Amino acid sequence: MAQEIRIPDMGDIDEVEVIEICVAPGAEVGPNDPLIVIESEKASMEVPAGVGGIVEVISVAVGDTVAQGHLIARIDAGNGARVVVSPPELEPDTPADEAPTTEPTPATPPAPTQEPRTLEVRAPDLGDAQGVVVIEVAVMDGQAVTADDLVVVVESDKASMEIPAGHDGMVMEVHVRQGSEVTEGTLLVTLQAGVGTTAKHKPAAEVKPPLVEVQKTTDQAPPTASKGHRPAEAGAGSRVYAGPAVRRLARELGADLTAVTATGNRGRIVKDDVKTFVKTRMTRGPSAAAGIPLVPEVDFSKFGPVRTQPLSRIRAVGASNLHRSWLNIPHVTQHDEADLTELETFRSTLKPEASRRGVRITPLAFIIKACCYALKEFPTFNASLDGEAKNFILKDYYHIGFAVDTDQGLVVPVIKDADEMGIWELSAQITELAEKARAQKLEMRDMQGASFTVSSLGAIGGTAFTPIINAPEVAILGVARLTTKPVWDGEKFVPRQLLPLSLSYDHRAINGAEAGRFVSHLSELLADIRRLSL
Ligand code: CAO
Repeated sequence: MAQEIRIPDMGDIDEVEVIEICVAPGAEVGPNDPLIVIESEKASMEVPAGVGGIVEVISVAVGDTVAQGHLIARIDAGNGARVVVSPPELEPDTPADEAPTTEPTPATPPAPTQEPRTLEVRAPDLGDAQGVVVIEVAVMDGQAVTADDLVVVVESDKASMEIPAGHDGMVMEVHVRQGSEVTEGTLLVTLQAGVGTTAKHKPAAEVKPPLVEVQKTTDQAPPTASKGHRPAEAGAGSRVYAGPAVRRLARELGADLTAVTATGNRGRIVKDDVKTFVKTRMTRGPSAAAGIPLVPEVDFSKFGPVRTQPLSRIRAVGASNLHRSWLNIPHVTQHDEADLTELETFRSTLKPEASRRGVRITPLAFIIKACCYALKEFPTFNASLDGEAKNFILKDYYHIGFAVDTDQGLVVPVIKDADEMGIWELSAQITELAEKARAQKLEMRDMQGASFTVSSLGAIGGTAFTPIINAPEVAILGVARLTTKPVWDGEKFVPRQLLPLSLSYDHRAINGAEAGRFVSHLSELLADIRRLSL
């Protein structure tokens, strides 16, 4: 049986505008589901179905002006159903100065004086609305506001109400936060009027109702930003024009309404705007979804000819991994120089034997060997943090990843149990895995299980760089170019071959002193490779 749903009694309000249609014909609704959102000069409110059933027809359109009794929709509610459409509970979205009938907390207008005084902004009459909560705090301590500036938005299950400062001044303290429950008279914000603000003072007659003067003072210092609660949501001073259903949806989806582009009447945000916003953020990558400001997309062809070249699969995967590590790990990089003079002399003596063995021997094998020694001495560098960063997962194996530059991008093959290998075997492993990487022949297992990574740019150049940790590892060693430098030996400058080392570490797992000790120890091992045999 079809039930006619009509605009209910709206109290003093004669006519309202339909600003949103919440359902389409054919939709199944429950009694509390909103059919439409209507708006007067002062308030917006949802009109619920009042009965469960299937919507047969919607008889209004966005922009229609309607009055009490106007047919909204017909709902097939089945036999015996009775329609109960309650009048809206909260008058709202209304600055208190425009709503004299809702003036609950009688205002005591402050005297027209320039002397500093403390004023309170309290919750006005909320009608008989139940469970009214703060959904937005739009100011922060120390912020200058004018009388019309929004300070707090509250919401019941039917409507939302914006509460303005009501007076020019400076916010001394915000007493509520997002989620705080409020009733009539709840103290929301304390303002200081008369000093330290850039806001213009208005005559006493313009003081808004929810404001109550509580004390006078002449020497109070302007409040500092560290006092009281911080705003919990939205930028300071932001204004959002959206109905309760839209605000609820935005909260559920974690969307910041101040960033949503409104397409509704008079700049009102409608549900589709929130959905479009979330969809766009999701498709534009994790940064957008995480609320990180996006780099603007620029049409470079405005400035000159351009070509588009897709990233190789390896480069795209690498980019995503590097970005993930960068966002999740607080990186710090410790720089040092290791004296490789003796090592290089020794290495040059090995070259004839290396060519007989068909192996290339570079400093990297020694570096990896030394890293294994240092990792054994400092086990928290050969570790990962668990998901909540409450425990180390210490690894009793030494699988060392090393970055290889290929045509397709960066890959990191892993030398398993590198600590058990001598220099010849390490050299052979480096050569074999690097060749496999460049021929794109690496298998998944060749790239898994690293407990620490070395990235050597030594053959390419550079004096130092800040490598990005290969999460979930906690450290990575960057190696730059070996150079001969004059070093003071206590009596004179002598030429020494110095190797720049750059250790990036996860500062949650490792502190600076530990990193310093690790790199110093590594440098000592490389400076005197006899220690690697101890
Ligand atoms: N300083 C000076 N010379 C160095 C050096 C250093 N730190 N490291 C290596 N060299 C020398 C080598 O000794 C070799 O010269 P000789 O043959 O005369 O001995 C020459 O440079 C070429 O070395 P190589 O690069 O072929 O070999 P390697 O073992 O040093 O490195 C590999 C192998 C696969 C790591 C390297 O080729 C590579 O791809 N590096 C790039 C890594 C990279 O892109 N990292 C950045 C990642 S972003 O964090």
